[in-house]
Amino acid sequence: GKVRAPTHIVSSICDDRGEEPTYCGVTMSELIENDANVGDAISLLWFKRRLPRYATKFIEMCVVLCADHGPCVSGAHNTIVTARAGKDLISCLVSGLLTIGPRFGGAIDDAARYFKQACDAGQEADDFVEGMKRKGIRVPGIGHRIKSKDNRDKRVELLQRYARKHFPSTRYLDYGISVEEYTLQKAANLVLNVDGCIGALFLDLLNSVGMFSPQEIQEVVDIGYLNGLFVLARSIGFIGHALDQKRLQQPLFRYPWDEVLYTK
Ligand code: Q5B
Repeated sequence: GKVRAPTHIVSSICDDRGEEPTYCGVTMSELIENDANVGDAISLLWFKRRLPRYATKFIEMCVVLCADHGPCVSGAHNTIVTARAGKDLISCLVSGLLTIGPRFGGAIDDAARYFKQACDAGQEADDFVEGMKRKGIRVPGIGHRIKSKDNRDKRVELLQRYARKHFPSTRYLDYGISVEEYTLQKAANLVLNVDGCIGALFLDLLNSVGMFSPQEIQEVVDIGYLNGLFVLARSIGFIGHALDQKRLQQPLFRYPWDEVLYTK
C-alpha cells in the first residue's frame, strides 16, 4: 500500500490547497456569501465550529469593547513609548502586547478556570474568595484601577445585558456576580472586571450552544483560548496608538526626574 512520509507539521483549521482556502471546511466564497464577520472567523479558526449567530455576535462585541481603553493602560503606554522611540509598527504593537498578563487584560482564562472550578463544585462565593486569600491568590477577573461600585464599567454592563437577553443560561456570570457582591464588601474597586465578565460569559456560551462536550469545554479552559480575545481586540487599539503617535510626530519619550522616586 501507499506509505505516507512523516510530515513536518499537523494542522487542522485552514486548508489552502484547493481552488479556494477553507476555514475548517467552509470556503471563503461561502463565508462572504453569508456575510461572515470576525466572530465567524474566530468561531471556525479557534473553536472549529460554526457557532450560532448570537455567539459570534457576542465574540464581536468582546472584540469591539476591548479594542481600546485609552493611553494610560500598561500596553498602550508601552506602545506609545516605543512609537516615540521611532520604532516600526510591529515593534510598537509587540511591546504593548507583552504587557498583557495576569494583572492587565490577561486574566480571562484564569477567571474562567477559577469560576468554573468553584461554581461546578457548588462553592459559595465567600468560601471561594476566602480560600483564594488563604492561598495568596488574587481572584482573577475581580478588581480594577479606575472602575468601582460607584463608577461601573460600561463594557461589563453591555456584555451582561446582551447575555441576559440572548444566552439560554448565565449560570457562570451569576456566579461571578455573587463573587463581586462579596468582594465589594471588602473594597469598592473589587468589581467584576471586563476580564472576569468575559471569562464567566464565555463559560456560559460554551455550555449553552450545545456544541461542546464537558471535556471539550474543559480543554478550552485548560489550553487557555480566552486571553486571545483580549490580545486580538487590544491589538486594534495598540496599532491605533502607534499610528497616532507617528501622526502627531511625538518626540522621544523621557520621564522628567520629578516623576521618579530615586531611593538608595
Ligand atoms: N485586591 C486589577 O489592583 C488590579 C484583588 C484583591 C482579591 C483581587 C487587581 C488585580 C486580578 C487581575 C485582573 C484584569 C491589578 C483587570 C484589565 C483591562 C483594562 C485595564 C484598565 C483595560 C487592580 C489593593 C488591595 C490589596 C489587594 C486587594 C486587589 N485585587 N484581592 N482579589 N482580584 N485583579 N486583572 O487597584 O489587603 O491592601 O493587601 O490584580 O482581573 O486589565 O482599564 O486599567 O481595558 O485596559 O492596583 O480594563 O485588582 O489594587 O494592587 O493596590 O490592591 O486590594 O490584595 O489588599 P489595584 P492593589 P491589601 S481589567
